Amino acid sequence: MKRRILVPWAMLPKGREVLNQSKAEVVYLHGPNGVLPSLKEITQAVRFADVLLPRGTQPIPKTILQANPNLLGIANFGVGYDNIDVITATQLGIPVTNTPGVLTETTADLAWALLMATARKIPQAHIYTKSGQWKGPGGKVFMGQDIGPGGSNQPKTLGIIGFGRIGQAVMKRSLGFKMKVIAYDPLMKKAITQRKGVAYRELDQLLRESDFVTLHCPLTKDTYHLIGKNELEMMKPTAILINTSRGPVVDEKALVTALKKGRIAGAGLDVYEKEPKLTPGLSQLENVVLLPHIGSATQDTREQMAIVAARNSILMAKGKKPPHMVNPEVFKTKAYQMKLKGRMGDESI
Ligand code: 8YV
Repeated sequence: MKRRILVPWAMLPKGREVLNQSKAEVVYLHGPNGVLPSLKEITQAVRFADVLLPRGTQPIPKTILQANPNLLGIANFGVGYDNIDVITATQLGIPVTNTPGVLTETTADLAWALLMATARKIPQAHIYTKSGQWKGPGGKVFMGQDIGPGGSNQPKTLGIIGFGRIGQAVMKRSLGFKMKVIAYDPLMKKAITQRKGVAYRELDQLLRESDFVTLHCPLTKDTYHLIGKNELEMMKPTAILINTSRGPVVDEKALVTALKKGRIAGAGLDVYEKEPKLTPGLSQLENVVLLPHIGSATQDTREQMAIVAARNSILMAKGKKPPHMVNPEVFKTKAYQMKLKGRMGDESI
């Protein structure tokens, strides 16, 4: 029997090409215009799949995994994998992969675009100009925050929370702005301390010192609401918060209150606590720039992500170890080994 790869979204053609080159049967499940199937539909379809290839932020909860514990893998299209119940997957002997590396530079670019747009109020000024409200001198002035040293030659401080691949790529881009860079990441403390051009700070201190705070940590139980009421109160009233990581890292309700009260100067967000819903009050604020989760959204990068996810899915369908493992310990589990044993001799992929 052919191995079956279930793709519950409108995968990019480059990824489809890779899948088509394998001997696996590929099943696409999606509505018109890229509408995602419901959990119920995925749960039904997954029973007949060997590997699942979900879109990065598509929830893959326990119920889907339990519907088919015989899955040989889940190849997530995205570097983040908080959408998948990885603990249950590991218990059931289901390998999980992601797409790190290929989206690092693109996401760092977007974090900077958002930082600059928020600091200089670019979307607000764009709407003002485009809608014909600009009547020449004497009109509204979109007074922003300096990113570089500004007229008074005061270098600004960039605080990076999460110093993985994307956090480091963000740091490199700050060079031209002559910024002081500080970073917080308990897992990278040694690496940050040893690196030139960046200084380690504990979270409280980083929040107090930074003119810009940018989030690049994964969503885990330790980073959930890492930035809440108390943390926002530690920030400078002139500071700007940028989030291109995951929405729930920030307590969105507390952020709306802080922005309303002018506790911080602004926020640039690409991710939200309950995407695509926004916390009431957020979109009415003047001092926010809001994007619809487009950190990795360039043609080139999304194509590469699709290719990586497709390759990962084919390797797992073959019972092989792909390079981008989220739970490498799974291969040692009895659940996985038993599963593979039962399928040995099947050379149809
Ligand atoms: C999404 C992302 O996966 O890679 C990630 O972690 O957040 C994004 O690249 C992408 O939007 C697909 O849904």
